[in-house]
Amino acid sequence: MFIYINCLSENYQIGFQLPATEFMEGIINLHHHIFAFLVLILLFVGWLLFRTIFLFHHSKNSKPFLFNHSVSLETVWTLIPCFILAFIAIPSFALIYRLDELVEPSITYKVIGKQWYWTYEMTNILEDNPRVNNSFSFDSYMRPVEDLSEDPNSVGQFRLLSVDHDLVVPVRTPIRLVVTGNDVIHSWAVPALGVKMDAIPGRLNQVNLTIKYEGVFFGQCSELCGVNHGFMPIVVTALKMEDVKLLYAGMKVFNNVVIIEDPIERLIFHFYAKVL
Ligand SMILES: [Cu+2]
Repeated sequence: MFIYINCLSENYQIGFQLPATEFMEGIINLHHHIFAFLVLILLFVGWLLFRTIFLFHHSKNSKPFLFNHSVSLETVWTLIPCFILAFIAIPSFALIYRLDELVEPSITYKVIGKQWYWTYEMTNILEDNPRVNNSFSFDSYMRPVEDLSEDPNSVGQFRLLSVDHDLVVPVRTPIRLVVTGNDVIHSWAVPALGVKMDAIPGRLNQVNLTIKYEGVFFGQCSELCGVNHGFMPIVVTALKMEDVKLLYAGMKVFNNVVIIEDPIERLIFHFYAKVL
C-alpha cells in the first residue's frame, strides 16, 4: 500500500501537488486545458509580432498600405477570441457546478479560523462509541520551530507546516466541512485536496469532499489575517475508517477539549515511516 505525503516538494518542481480528490483532478485538468490555449495564443501573437517587425520594417516597406478598413478581418478577429472564450468557459462552468454539488455527507467537521490557529469541531461521528462525546473540539497550533525534533531519524516534521493536532478524516467517505471565522477573515486552503474556502466571521461556508487515498495533506491560511498569518498551517491526515474509529476511541475528552494520546502519534509516525 502506498501512502503519500503530498506537500513534499521535489527539486525544480513546477507542477501541482498530487491531487487527492476528484475536485483537484478537475482543477488540474482545467488548468491544462486553458494552458493549451495560452500556448497557442502565445505562438500566434509571437508569430504576428515577428512578421510585423521584420517584414514591415520601414526599410523594406517605405510606402505604407493605404487601406484602413476590413470587415472580414474584423469579423474574424472578433469571432475567434469568442470561440476561444467559449471553449474555456464551458468546462470551467461544468467544474464550478461540480464543486458545489452536495453529496449526503457521512461526517461533518466544523473548521473555525482564529488568530492564529484553527479549531476543529466534529459532530455525528461514532454515535455508538460511549467513550467519545458525540461532539467535541480541539485546537490545532503550529509546532514551533524549536519544538521540531533535531533527531535525523525523526520523520514527518516540517518547519512552518507541522501542527500539534491534525484534522484526522476517513478516506473514501463523503465529508462536509463547515468553515467559519472567529475574529477576522481566514482561509482554509489545502492544495492537494483542491480546497480554498474563506473562513468569514458570521458566515458558514461549506465544502464537500471525498479523499481518494490515505495520506497527510498540508495547507496554510490563505487570507492575510494578521501578524501570525504565516504561522497557522493546516494538516489533514486521511486514514481508513477503521483507523479513524480506533483513533477517536483512544482520545480523551476533557472539558470538551480532546487530548490526543499516543495512538495518533503512533499511527502518523507509522505512515511517515512507510514513505521515507
Ligand atoms: Cu488566518
